[in-house]
Amino acid sequence: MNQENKNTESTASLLDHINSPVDLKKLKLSDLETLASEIRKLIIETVSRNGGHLAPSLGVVELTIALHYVFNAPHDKIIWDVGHQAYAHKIITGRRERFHTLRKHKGISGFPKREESPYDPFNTGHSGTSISAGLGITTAKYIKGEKNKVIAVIGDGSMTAGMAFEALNQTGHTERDLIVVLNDNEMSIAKNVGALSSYVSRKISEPRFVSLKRNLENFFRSIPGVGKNVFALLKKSEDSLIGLITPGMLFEALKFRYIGPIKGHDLNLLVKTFADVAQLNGPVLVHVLTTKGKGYAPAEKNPTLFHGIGSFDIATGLTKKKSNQEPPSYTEVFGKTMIELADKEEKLFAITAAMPEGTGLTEFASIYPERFIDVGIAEQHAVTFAAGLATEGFKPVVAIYSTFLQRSLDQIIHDVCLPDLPVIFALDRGGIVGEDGPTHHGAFDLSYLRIIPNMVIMAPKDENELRHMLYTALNAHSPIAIRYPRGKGVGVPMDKEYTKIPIGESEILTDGKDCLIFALGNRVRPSLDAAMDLKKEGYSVSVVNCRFVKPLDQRLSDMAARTRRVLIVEENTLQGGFGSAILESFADHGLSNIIIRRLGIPDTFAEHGPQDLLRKQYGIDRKKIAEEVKKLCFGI
Ligand SMILES: Cc1ncc(C[n+]2csc(CCOP(=O)(O)OP(=O)(O)O)c2C)c(N)n1
Repeated sequence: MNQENKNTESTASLLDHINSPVDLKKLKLSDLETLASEIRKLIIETVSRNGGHLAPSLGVVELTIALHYVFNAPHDKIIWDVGHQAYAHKIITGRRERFHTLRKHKGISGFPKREESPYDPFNTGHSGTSISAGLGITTAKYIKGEKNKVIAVIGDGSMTAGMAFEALNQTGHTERDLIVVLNDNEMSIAKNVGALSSYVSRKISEPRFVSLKRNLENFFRSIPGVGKNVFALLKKSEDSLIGLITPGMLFEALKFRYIGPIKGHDLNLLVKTFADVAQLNGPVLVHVLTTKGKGYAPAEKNPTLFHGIGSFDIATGLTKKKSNQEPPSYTEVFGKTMIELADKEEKLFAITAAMPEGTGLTEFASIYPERFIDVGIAEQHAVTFAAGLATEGFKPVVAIYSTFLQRSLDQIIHDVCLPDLPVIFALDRGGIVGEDGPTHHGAFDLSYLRIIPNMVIMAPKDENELRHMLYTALNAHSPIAIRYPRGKGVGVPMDKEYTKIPIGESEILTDGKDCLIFALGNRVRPSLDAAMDLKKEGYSVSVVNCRFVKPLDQRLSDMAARTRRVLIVEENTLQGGFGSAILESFADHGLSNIIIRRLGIPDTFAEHGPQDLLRKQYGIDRKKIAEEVKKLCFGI
C-alpha cells in the first residue's frame, strides 16, 4: 500500500467511529488533531457540493472538538450563536452519515434545530441570541436543581448585537453559572466593525500592548523596595499582567471571570482550558482566537466570500461563473441604482447592519465612503440611527434583509413612522430565500409593516421597476419600504431614465374578462405566464401588477366589482399580508358576491430547500396560479 492510500485510510477511520460525543471521548488527546482534519475534509467536500457556511464552520473545528471532548452534551448544553458554524458539531453529534444532505430539501438544516437533534438545545439563525438563551436555560436548571453546564459560543461579530450585551449585563448581575466562549476571528461577514471590535481583538503582541507592558514593568521596577517584588510576581504570571490590560477588563466589569485570549486551533490548550473552566462556578468568558476559514487556503484568504457560498471547485476555490446572459440579481441592481442616485442626491446615505456584500453595497461603500455606514449586527440601532439622520434632512436608505428587520419593529413604529420621517427601507430577501430555511425566509414583512400608519410599502415586479421604486422613494417624504426577492431578476431591459411611480397606483398588465389576478412583486411574472398558458386554453385573464401593499390602489375594488372573480398572489405569509389587505379593502367598500382566492405562504414556518421547489410546494408558482384561476372560473 503506498503512503497516499495509507493516509486516506487512516484519515477515514477515526471519524467513521464517531457517532456521538461518547465516541469522541474514547479517543486519545493526541488523536484529536487527525480527527480535526478529517472533519474539515468532510465539511469542505460537502459544502463544495451543497453550498453553505464554510469559513465560519472551518474556523471552529478544534473548538467544537474540545467542547465535546470536555463537556457532556446533551446534558451540558452547547448553544451556537447564529448556528452557521455548527457543522462540526452536527458531524460529531450523530449526523455524520446524513451530513451529505446538509441544506438539501428534507435534509439536515444548516443551523441547529431542536427538532433535529437533542444535541441542539436551542434553534438559532439570527445573531446575538446565545447568551440570553443560555442564561434562560441555566436559570431553569438552577430552579430545577440540575447541575449541568451551559455554554454559549458567540462570534465577535455577533457580540456587536445589542441583545448580547443585555444578556451579559443580566448574567453578571445574577452571577449564575454560564460559560460564554467568545470566538474571535476579527470578522463578521465582512471585517468586524465598531469600537468594541478593536477593543476585544486587541492582541497581546500589538505595539500598544507591548509598550504598555514595558511602561508597567519600568514603573514597577522604579518603585523602591516593593516595586522589584511586585514586578517579579507579575513576571511570574504573564497572565496577570495580560489580565490588567486586555479585553478582560470589559468582561470583568460585567462580573465575568475572563480567561484568554487563547489560541483557538491548539487542541491541547483548548481541552486543558475547558477542563479547568468546567470546574468554575458563576459567569465565565473564554476568549478564543481563531482564523476564519482555517485549513482551506481559499477560505482563509477570502473569508468573506467563503462565509456563505454556493457550490465550488475544491482544487481552485472557484464558484460557478455567472454567464453574461444571466439577468443581474435584485441585489446587484439595488447596489448600482444606489450609486447612480447618490450621484444625483448628495443627501442620500446607505446603512447596512453587517451585510455590505449581501445587500449589494460594497461598491457604493468604496465610491461614497462618507455616505456609507456599517453599524454592525445592530438592526435596531440602524433604524433609529437612520431616523436621526432623517431629522437633519438626510435621506437614509436602510438596507436590511427582510428577516433581520423583524428585530426593528419598535424602532420602525416609534422612531420612524410616528414622527413620519423619510427613511427608506430596502428589504432584500423578501419571500422565500431557499436553503437557509425558516430562520431566514422573509415571509412576514408585508404583515408586520402593513399595520403601521404613515408607512408606504411597495414591491417591484422586476429589477427595472426596483430602480424606479427606489427613485420614487427618494423623492417621497414619508417612510417607505421596498421589498424584493433573493436571486436573479427576470431579465427585462433597464430604462435609462428614472420615473416616479404615483404612490398607490397599480398597473394593469393584461386585460381579460373571466378573472382578475392581483399579483405582487415577484409573483407578477408567474401570474403573467399562467395567464398566457390559460389563454391557450381559452380563458381571458386580467393580470394587475399591484405594486403597493400600502396605500392600496382603490381602483382594485372597482375592478373586482366588475369581474367578480379574483385571485390574489403574494410571496408573504397569508396571515395579514397583501391578500388580507385586499380583503379588508373589499369589506370596507361593501363588496359582496365576489369569488376570491388567496395564494401565499401558508400559516407555517416554511422549510429549507431550493426556492422554486418551495414555491411549488406552497402553491405560489405558475402552475398552481393557472389551476386556481380555472377553479375560480368554474366557481368551485
Ligand atoms: C440579526 C442578524 N443579522 C444579521 C445576520 C447575518 N449574519 C450571519 S453570520 C454574520 C456574521 C457573524 O459574525 P461572527 O459572529 O463573528 O461569526 P463568524 O461568521 O465570524 O464566525 C451575520 C452578519 C444574522 N444571522 N442575524
